[in-house]
Amino acid sequence: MKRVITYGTFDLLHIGHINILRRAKELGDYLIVAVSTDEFNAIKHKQSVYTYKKKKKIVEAIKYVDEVIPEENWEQKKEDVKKHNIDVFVMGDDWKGEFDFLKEYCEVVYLPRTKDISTTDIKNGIKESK
Ligand code: C2G
Repeated sequence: MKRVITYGTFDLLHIGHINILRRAKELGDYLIVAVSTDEFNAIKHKQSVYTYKKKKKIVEAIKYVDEVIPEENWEQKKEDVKKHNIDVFVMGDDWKGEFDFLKEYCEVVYLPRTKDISTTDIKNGIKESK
């Protein structure tokens, strides 16, 4: 039973999120997604439109996802990998290299981002269309 984990804000869910979750699941049998809490989003200066509660429900509804846990800080990844017996850590390649310290504990995989889509574009797009 290969266990995979990935982290993110996952606000205004879009095809870029779905693509990485599908591909992360393809790397194992069980996928945990750590979704940024409202407090952590503030630390990341990435204000979410949806609350953590809503984002959790949305991400839990995705067939590739087996479990959602809160991402509360930058420091929890090493503990999470141990606590959840993670074999593979996956992130989009905009994070390439940032989490290589986890290679001591599990496989670290950076996957190419999906082009031409981001939560920011969606937010701006909604404003422009008004
Ligand atoms: N992503 C992607 N393609 C896009 C947009 C996002 O592959 N067009 C990926 C990102 O690379 C990331 C995941 O989807 O792996 C979630 O993206 P965000 O919700 O933007 O997460 P982010 O704000 O990058 O937070 O500790 C890690 C952070 O929580 C990541």
